[in-house]
Amino acid sequence: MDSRDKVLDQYSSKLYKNRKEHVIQIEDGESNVIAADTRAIPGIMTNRGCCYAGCKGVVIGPLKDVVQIVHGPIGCSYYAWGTRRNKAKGDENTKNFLEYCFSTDMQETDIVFGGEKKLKKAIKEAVEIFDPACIMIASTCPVGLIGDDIHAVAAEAEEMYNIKVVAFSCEGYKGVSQSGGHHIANNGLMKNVIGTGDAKPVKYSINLLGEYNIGGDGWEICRVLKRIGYNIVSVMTGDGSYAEMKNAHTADLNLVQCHRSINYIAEMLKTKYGTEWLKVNFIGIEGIKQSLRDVAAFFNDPALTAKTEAVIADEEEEIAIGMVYYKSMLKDKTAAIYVGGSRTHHYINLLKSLGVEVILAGYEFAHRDDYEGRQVLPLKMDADSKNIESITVVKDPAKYRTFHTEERIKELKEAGLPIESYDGLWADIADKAMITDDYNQFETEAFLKLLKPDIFFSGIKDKYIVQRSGVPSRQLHSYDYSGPYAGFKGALNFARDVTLAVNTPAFSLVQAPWKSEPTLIGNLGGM
Ligand code: CFM
Ligand code: HCA
Repeated sequence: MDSRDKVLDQYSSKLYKNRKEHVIQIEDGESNVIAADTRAIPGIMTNRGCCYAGCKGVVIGPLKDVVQIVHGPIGCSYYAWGTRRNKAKGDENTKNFLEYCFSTDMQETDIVFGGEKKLKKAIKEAVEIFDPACIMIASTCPVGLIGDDIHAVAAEAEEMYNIKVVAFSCEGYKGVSQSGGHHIANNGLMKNVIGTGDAKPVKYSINLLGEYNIGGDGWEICRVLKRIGYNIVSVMTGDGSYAEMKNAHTADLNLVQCHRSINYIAEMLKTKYGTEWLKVNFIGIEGIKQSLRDVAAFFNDPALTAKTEAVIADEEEEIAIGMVYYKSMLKDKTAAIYVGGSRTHHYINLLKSLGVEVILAGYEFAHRDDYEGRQVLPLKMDADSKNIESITVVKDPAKYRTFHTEERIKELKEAGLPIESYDGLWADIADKAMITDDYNQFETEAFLKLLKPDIFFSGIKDKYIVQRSGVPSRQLHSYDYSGPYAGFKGALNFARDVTLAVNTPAFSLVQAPWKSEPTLIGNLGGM
């Protein structure tokens, strides 16, 4: 029996039928189809979050100059404020409200008699105390259930206080995961914020989309981009602001780091303003180099191309000795990696370049295109045909590199075709790796026992369970308060943290107390 069957055979037939579509072992050369973005079965300890987490917690959460009022119970408010690592700096022109958790703190009486009055009062209070240029309101589950009209309240407040007030109906129960919330946030920002500024366009300007500045990643990426000579119009949304985002429509190009959470804005900007977008990956040396070269190829200016190569050479040299050392310490190690959407495939490349093979992987809420990648290939390259067919490619690394080459960008430009690019898990993962979609506690523990990776990357929900079982863990959502991990310098930080984790014997020396004595019976006996 292979390890997949050993784990899934423990389920009832109903569960087995569902989960077998979400758990596959990669076969090179096969189509490797996996079911994704479907409802989790009640009772399964899924790692997923909710729609509200995706909208308020993830996409709008990092906007520093916005007072974000959560209309709902204090627990939901605190969760989406306190757990994600939103790093931001205010300056003399930009207010930073991220240290405050704004909530209507809904109580039973508000549920029974309606909460709109309380929301209006909260907005008034926020305006009087903080004088923000923009307020955003996010609903939690009860708001949808009792029917408070947050959009009407927002419209009224906008008029009354002459500021921007945007409401997001992102009740937690909507959709199947955080993913629905990303979409709602993207639509709201596009409709109400992007395009409302009046800044003049500048040369070589870009927006960095889907970069949330966890551990300072966004700052490190922007440092390198600015060194080359690009002007960053906005970052969506890490250390981002309402003030910058209003002018995002003026940029020449959109770079998309996390495609899963923000592809909607990239596509809407393309449709509405004709802005091209490129999928980038600033995690891992090869990804960064390819991404920087793609951007230079887009602008097609010899001076910029030369500067790109000079910056790459310089940045690479700075980390070279350290990378060789860490690589020697990580040789032949194996890893498991489970993150929400994009990070799983982003980090596989970095691990590969350090000699670490990923044998177990998956996502919480990815869609099929995050697994499979997608190449948008024009069927005919002749000038009269503008037909584009999107095709899903099976795992075939030779055909599969979805970042563009310089020639490819030129071809697409000449044919007047969009320059979109995609990448996904199948392109990077090793043959025979075990993949689980919408991963859950039971399967994670069972596969860990069977496959015994040297290190486990995921989030806070599983970290301590895994460490208690003797396997070192690093969080890839929060970076365990380390970072940045993006960019050249970030790759070195990551290599150091992984080396320390893998080569620290502490976790294998830990013996859980219940392994040597029956703790429950002991405690009851003493009562
Ligand atoms: Fe994109 Fe993210 Fe991710 Fe994501 Fe998230 Fe996150 Fe994540 Mo946590 S936006 S999909 S909804 S890269 S919060 S910064 S770490 S699950 S893999
Ligand atoms: C979320 C946010 C989260 C959770 C991280 C974790 C984040 O999904 O609501 O489980 O460790 O990155 O903060 O993904």
